[in-house]
Amino acid sequence: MPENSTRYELFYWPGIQGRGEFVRLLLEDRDADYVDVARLPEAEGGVPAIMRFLKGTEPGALPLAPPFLKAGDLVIAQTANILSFLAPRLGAVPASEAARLEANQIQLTIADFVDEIHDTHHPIAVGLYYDDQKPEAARRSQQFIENRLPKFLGFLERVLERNTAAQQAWLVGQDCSYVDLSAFQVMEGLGYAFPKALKKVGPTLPLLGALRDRVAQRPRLSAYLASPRRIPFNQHGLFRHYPELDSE
Ligand SMILES: N[C@@H](CCC(=O)N[C@@H](CS)C(=O)NCC(=O)O)C(=O)O
Repeated sequence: MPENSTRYELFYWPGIQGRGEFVRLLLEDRDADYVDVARLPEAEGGVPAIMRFLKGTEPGALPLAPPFLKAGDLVIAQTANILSFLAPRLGAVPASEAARLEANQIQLTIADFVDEIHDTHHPIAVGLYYDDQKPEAARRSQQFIENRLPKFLGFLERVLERNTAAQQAWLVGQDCSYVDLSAFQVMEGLGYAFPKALKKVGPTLPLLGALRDRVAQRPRLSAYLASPRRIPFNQHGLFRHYPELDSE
């Protein structure tokens, strides 16, 4: 049963979509009651609220980094972990154990992919500027475009091919689940960061392309995407567009 009565508190850096966006998409798609705490004025939240949890001065499990979610007394970190907690409550994953495990497996694979996408512009260190690691970023991006991008997106396409029992292919089960929202976000982000590379591989991903379009047209999501709550992609987030790193 969806549990829409809980007010969820999402903690994520303001100003970027980042990994927090995977959680936002689910909360928005399911019309959950949530507050984006760090985007509030400091009197009500803001970045200091994130820092209190990272310093351990708030009760609950200690997070290493955002995103994390507060739900009642629970403090839950790690994007895939947050999603696997929320999804059954919001009716965004089939009920069977097998389906939930498969959804989490795909989500963790997306998390691996997201790390590799991040590392295209920060291959040496997160603490250094892009300008301090440009030659390495170019080498990393070339390898990413040739090998890793087709491998991860091809994996998602193959999962969809194997799940065509439904009229429209979804990644898990017969309806849109949270992993479909995450696949949408990855496709959108790659379209921003690596438009040439994505255009080249696009024809090999017909089911994934169709899934991205269907997710974008979901009524609540399309309203969210057009709203100021959706932060535009920018050069501070996970998906960054450096033309010199993109190629066909
Ligand atoms: N595996 C974690 C990664 C969390 C993460 O890297 N968060 C970033 C923002 S997207 C951060 O704030 N990192 C700070 C740090 O690693 O020191 C997840 O998927 O949630």
